[in-house]
Amino acid sequence: SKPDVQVVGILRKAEQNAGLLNKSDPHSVKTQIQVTPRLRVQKVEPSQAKPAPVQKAGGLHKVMALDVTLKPRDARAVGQFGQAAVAPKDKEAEVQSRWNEGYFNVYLSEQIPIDRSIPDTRPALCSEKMVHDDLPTTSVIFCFVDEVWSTLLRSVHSVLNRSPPHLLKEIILVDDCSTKDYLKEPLDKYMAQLPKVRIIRLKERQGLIRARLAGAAQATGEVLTFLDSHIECNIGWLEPLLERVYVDRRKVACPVIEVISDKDMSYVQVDNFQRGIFKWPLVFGWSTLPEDVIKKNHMKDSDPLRCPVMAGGLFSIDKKYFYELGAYDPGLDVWGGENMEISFKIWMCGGEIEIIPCSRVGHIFRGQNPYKFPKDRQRTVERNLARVAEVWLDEYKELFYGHGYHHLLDNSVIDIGNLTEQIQLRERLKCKSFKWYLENIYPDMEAPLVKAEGLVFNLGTRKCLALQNRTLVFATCDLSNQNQHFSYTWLRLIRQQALCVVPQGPGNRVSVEPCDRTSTNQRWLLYTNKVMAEHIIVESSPRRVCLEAGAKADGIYVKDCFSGSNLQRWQFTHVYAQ
Ligand code: UD2
Ligand code: MN
Repeated sequence: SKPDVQVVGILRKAEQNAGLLNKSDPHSVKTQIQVTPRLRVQKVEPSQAKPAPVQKAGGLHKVMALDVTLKPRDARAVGQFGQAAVAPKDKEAEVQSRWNEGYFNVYLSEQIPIDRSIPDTRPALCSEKMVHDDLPTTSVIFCFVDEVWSTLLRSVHSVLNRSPPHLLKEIILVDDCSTKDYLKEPLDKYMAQLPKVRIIRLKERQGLIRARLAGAAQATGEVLTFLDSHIECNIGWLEPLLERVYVDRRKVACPVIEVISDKDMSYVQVDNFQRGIFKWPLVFGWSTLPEDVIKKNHMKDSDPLRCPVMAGGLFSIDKKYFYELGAYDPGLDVWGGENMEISFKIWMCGGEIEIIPCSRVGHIFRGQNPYKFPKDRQRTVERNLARVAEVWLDEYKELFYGHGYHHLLDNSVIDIGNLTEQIQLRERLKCKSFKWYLENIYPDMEAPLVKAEGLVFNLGTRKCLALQNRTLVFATCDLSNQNQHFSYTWLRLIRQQALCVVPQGPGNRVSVEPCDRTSTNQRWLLYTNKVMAEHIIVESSPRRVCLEAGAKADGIYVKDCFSGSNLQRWQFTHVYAQ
């Protein structure tokens, strides 16, 4: 017969793609063991329960639809009204050659007026909404490194043109040590005409996170509003954000992020009811709220939407509250992960994150970052996320590590730095657990603590693995016997309490040792009922070794995976995740 597993690399891929266990295995023994093969939690709905509306004393007015660009200076200009722009045929080469200046159509952006008008994409009810007369003022903070001139200017003008002046305290531009000359004197000169705009220059590249901290430290408004430097704020964008902060200072308000096409610079309206969520290993994404949840909660398209996490770039937060929360972890480098950090922190420490459909801001989503990462990009982001996981995820951090095949599993490879202050902050703020967050804020997220658990049934001997006096043996399957209960963890350990199953080289009996999450030789891969030692490879083949039962149930070994024997086939009682 053909070998089951030939090349390690292929397995790794297949395992990532197809998951670790084959549920539809024909040799399934679930009938023998009489327990449910897969515990599926009942369908859980995203949390959208509305807190009671807060009444404030001040007077109210209809949200202002200020927009000096409603009657544009040049109605026939390229890209006017947010329409798609097209480059003439003879300029296509220039479009191409300038693309990498920002990883979007820099040529077209330059043709479009810096104060173009865009369509009012708010839901109909928004223009009728009331906001308080005495809203707090805000400082708008743009951090940038080597931003394209035209998009930076368009960002600034969209704020100036579409914000009530009495609410806009200032605009702070934080230059994160850009290398482009046009961002030096020419930018100073240009902004000198705009009294509300201030520029802060960082002497060294600090990265987005520490740049935001530098901007916040200088801000004089009551609310901080962070924006990316390639955006266009839409009509009436500011008051609905400030209103939420005003009714409750622990609310962090995000506008709907609409799309400015990187190809033709058109302004594209996005679908309603989109929540910010994450998937493992802490990857941000969008998810549309299901129809039945919308119906059940009588939600209107203009209602604030509670979000498990924010995208990161655009939000308003009460300045004092931002500092009470300890701002951002200053140990986060360059870019990435800070949106997870602030999101977990906000929810777990008593705040809320909302998307406000009546506030809309366009953003150019790009295929690549147009600036350098001083260290490797992937490692930088992984390191940031590992800091977040270590501080905020409690026992669930194993799901983060287990989903990523991270270098991070081997602690020596990446130094994630000191976390003492962040951990102390969490204690000081008496924040809730990550379990609470999952159950109350993101109940629709699947987060089983282990991938599989229960009895470990061997299909050849029809017996179960048991641990007796620190020795692995076979026994008649018995669910009530704790010695037969094992779990397969996200870190790929086969564990019974503090002891883990460890291979001892081809042909040898396996043993148990105290679990060590950093030890690579304790890890196992599960794949179509095979249990393979992750780090032992038979050089001559090259093939992996598999957990195999002695023919008379007289021992547990690892042997070449070549054999198709049922002695190499195993099944956990419960499989929660692939
Ligand atoms: C998203 C967020 C972004 C940030 C990031 C994760 C939105 C619309 N954007 O990525 O704000 O949360 O996820 O960290 O939600 N910058 C610096 N210094 C640096 C690197 C970047 O100042 O070292 C600036 C950059 O010029 C830009 C902003 O930070 O204005 C965000 O960077 P991006 O636009 O490349 O990030 P994006 O939109 O892909
Ligand atoms: Mn951006």
